[in-house]
Amino acid sequence: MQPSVGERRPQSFERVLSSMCTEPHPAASRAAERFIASNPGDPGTYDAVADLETEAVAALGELAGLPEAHGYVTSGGTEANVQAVHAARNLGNAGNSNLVAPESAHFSFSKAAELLGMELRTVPTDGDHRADVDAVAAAVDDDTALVVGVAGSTEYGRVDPIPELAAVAEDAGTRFHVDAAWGGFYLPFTDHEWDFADAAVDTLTVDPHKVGRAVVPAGGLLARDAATLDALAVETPYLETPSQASLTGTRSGAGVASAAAALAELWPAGYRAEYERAADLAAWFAGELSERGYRAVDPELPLVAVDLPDPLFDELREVGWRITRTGAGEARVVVMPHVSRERLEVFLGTLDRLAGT
Ligand code: 0PR
Repeated sequence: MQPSVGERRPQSFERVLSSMCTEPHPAASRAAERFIASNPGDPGTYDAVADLETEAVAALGELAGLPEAHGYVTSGGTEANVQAVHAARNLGNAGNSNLVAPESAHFSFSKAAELLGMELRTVPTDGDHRADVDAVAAAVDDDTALVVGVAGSTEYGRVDPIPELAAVAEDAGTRFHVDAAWGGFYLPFTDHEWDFADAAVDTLTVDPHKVGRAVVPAGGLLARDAATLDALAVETPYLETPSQASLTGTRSGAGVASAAAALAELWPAGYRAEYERAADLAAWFAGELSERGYRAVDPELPLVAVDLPDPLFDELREVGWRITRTGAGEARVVVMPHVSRERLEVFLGTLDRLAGT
């Protein structure tokens, strides 16, 4: 028989290596607990959490380089991506029947296309897993509502050529969305020369519940202008506020409050320190794997994809390591805040033992 619910404990993060969830910041956990019963979907009633959402969006905008951004705290990257596509369909080109994304885009865009009755055109990435700008340009036509770029891809942690993709969208007169759900909290500290303000980015996904160290669920949708949110809004006759732009109705007050708390605590110095730690650790780890003869994809952001010969991947899972594979079969190690050098050393020890080296 299972122990009672009260006796059960969550998965420990000790061997979780492929997840984009992590241990929240203690201030985020405390804020989540305080606001667990508040509904940001009804800001007229729950005004304290609504104020925190305004602060969280302002902080996310600052982090993304557009302090006056509009937006809201979503249930996660999926809702943010779905709503970016939704807004583009409502606002964009005449036909508005397709969106163009690199094959590295997250599967949430498939959900969006399916829900919205649109065609998702995925185009191949280049040899280094980034969007191929010419292929994207070739796939865009008069009916394209949206071009998507990924800044921190789920499988390889790659950042697409954002200014070039923005130029393709601009030339075609379509909207441009950047999915920085995972990478957004690293980008300000890298040497990428663009940000939300100077590249012609209409909407951006950036998730506090990933690298931002808020609790689950707390995603982020940012938009350059208020018209984007207006295009999503429906009237809410029996609430004290006139309209609602979110996809969900009742939303997580815990997510919103924890996002505001984590950002207040960590932006910018804490996130910078975490970026530097994770980037160094990913480079070290990729080097260790290469020295052992495994082909590791050079990390751009702190995510290492590595080819492990059969049956090593399955054996690592059997002894408890929580790893997942890319479509091409490489094991993914996402260097999230809970992934320390000590834990990766234990992982390498297990790998060596299983490989008999
Ligand atoms: N955009 C990107 C670039 C993502 O990587 C993800 C999630 C999303 C959007 C969607 O975000 P939500 O899951 O918040 O809706 N990427 C992870 C993945 O699919 C999600 C994940 C997180 C999976 C934790 C497992 C896990 O334990 O790999």
